[in-house]
Amino acid sequence: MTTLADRIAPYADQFRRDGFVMVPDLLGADELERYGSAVDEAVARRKRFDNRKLGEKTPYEQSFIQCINLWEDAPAVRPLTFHPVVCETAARLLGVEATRLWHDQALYKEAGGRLTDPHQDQPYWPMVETDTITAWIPFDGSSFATGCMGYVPGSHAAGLSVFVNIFRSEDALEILKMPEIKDTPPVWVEVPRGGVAFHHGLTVHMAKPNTGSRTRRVHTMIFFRDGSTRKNNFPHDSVERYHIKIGAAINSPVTPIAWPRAAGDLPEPPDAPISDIFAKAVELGSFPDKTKRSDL
Ligand SMILES: O=C(O)CCC(=O)C(=O)O
Repeated sequence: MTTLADRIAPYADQFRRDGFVMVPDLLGADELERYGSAVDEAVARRKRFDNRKLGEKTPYEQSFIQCINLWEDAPAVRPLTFHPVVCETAARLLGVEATRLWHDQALYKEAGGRLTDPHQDQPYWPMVETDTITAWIPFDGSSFATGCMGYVPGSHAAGLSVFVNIFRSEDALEILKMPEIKDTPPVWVEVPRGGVAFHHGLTVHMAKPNTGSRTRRVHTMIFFRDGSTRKNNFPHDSVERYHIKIGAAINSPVTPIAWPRAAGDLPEPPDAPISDIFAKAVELGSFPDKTKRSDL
């Protein structure tokens, strides 16, 4: 009998070499339907006070609507974030024995939404170790027209770790001019429905604008190797919530074990309040508001 590990092995070789890979057929049509609706509802609830039109938003917000840690306040999204097949695939691509969730996020690129500026993820994360991976799940697949992702192959292993201020889009294209990658064009990856694209936390990546007439609906999960430690004081809810100290292992209820888990076992959402430093993001619906749980 072919196991998931057998099936993933060739993709793991590709992931190690390129820093990204697309694995087809990880989710069934019924799951995409069910989880797509669950994330739609969760995003609509988080953003119910935001009536701005696309043109009234900041350039960063024109790339996508971002709702982080939906697994906490949307119980119907939780089985997607901890989807056993996707979680196991991510761990096997990374080649580690256990992973934790860093966070999940919906990234909904509205019709007319601008490109996602090129960047690496890891420089935003205060973590020493770099065994990190994102699972990028487009509920309707992704295409050049609707905002598929592009990855600079090998950039995860090029010795590059650049903090791009993606809140200042005029600076963002600079990363593509870095000597380590300037001669390597991005590879654009269209994902068929049911497929999942994975990228390493150090891979330089971006996404095309959405020139279609419908929102590009994507849910992502970011995983890191269990045992990874906090690097510095850069503020991030995944370490601030439970006051993880510099040098300590990042292992609190806000970053639960993602793989391996017993079948059907889902983690309890964290009960600690989000630090006041993220109050603005909570108000915008980017983070869960502990006072407005959907299941209450
Ligand atoms: O979905 C997008 O447009 C960007 C995704 C991204 O940057 C990420 O998942 O790290």
